[in-house]
Amino acid sequence: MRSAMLLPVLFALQALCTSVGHAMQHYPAVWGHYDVCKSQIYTEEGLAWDYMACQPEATDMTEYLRVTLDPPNITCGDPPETYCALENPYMCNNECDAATEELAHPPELMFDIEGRNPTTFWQSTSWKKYPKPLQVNITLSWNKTIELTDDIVLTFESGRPEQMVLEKSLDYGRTWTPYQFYATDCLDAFTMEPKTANDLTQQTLLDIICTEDYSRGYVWKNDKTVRFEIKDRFALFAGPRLHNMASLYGQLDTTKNLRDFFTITDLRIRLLKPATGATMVDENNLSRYFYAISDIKVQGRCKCNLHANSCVFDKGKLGCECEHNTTGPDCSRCKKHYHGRAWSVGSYLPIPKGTANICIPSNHGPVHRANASSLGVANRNQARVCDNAMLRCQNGGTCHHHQRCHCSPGFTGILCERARCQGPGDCDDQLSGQASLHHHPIGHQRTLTLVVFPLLFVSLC
Ligand SMILES: [Ca+2]
Repeated sequence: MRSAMLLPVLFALQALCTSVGHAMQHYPAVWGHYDVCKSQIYTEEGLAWDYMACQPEATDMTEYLRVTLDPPNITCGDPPETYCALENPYMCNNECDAATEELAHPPELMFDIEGRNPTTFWQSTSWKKYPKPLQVNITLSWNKTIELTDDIVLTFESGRPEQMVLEKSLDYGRTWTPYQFYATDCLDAFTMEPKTANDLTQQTLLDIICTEDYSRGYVWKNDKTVRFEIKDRFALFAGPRLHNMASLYGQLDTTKNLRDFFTITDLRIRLLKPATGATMVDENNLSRYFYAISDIKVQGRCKCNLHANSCVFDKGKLGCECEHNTTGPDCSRCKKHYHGRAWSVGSYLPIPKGTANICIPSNHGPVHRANASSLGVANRNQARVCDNAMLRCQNGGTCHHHQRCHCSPGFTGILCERARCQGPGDCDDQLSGQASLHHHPIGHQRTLTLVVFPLLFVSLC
């Protein structure tokens, strides 16, 4: 079964059903969206392909994840339990019973379509084993590298946790690093000075901070969200309204750490202490303390190394629809018989079309034809791999006869733009799923990408 995704923004009507492998191409008037991988051009030798860097559109990634809870039996309702309100220990009308659909609060209710009243939410057991900590890990796994394009937003149904850590993995859950710490008191909880995303600068963008912005004020019913601010970080390069995405893309192109910062395969929400609303925990009313999450938003796109503008969900697994003679879930290697030169990630530069860095046939010598020259160079007879202006060798590499970059140790790629394999996620397409629960029926295909603008851009205009 194949179905089209309905996009929540301006271009919903353009999300049409399509068959996999027949991705519609759009030719936007506005530059820099990287939604076209190739176009036909006329040359003296006839029709030829002109290749461009391309990427899938940003979309709601929660439709494609698996969620795992640790401990696995932490969801409420088995046995049934009655909860009291945090604000009022005598208001105990919140009932959880896993065996009754209307009273159950399974994890998938964090990802269903919101807008209903009352809201639907996942809920944990209460803090009945106090003073033993009530801690829950919620792991979201995509089994695919994805790039975040908008803020991660968690909406809590009850009070927001007093201590929490958001973590990311780039290697399918083998190793984890923190994204952000959250606490009512950062010094007390994590020995960190409290900061906000607004304190970050271009130089400190990759710093991991602890914020108190999203942990206080449980009595205010409107303060329900906990956010990881992707857009504020983008804005450090792209300007407050993200009007200068070229600047951001330029930075992403040349700074691997920055690109990796927004790239994940998994997220982990570590709930460390529930809202108590007071300094002291009321031990006589422990059914007031629990976690409940009604919604999680994760916007992003499949990482395809700028070699695909579409990504499909097939048999429960995301994969790029690779162009430019590349293959693999992330288009991270050349197709068989296309090893004429080493694989390379595409480049956002030069603006607006970027550089496709296509794989070329193995038995071809130097590149002669326009359709094989993907380096953003106009001269068809001589592929100019590098020069001292636009196609600069990066990371200390030096250009030799405009034909190749001699890279510094530790770097590789046509323009030395890539660090050599630094971790399992970089060089390894072997995927290891570890999720135990899927909220989405698997076994069907859907097309993720067909729309003109990246969602990030649209949502801000
Ligand atoms: Ca919900």
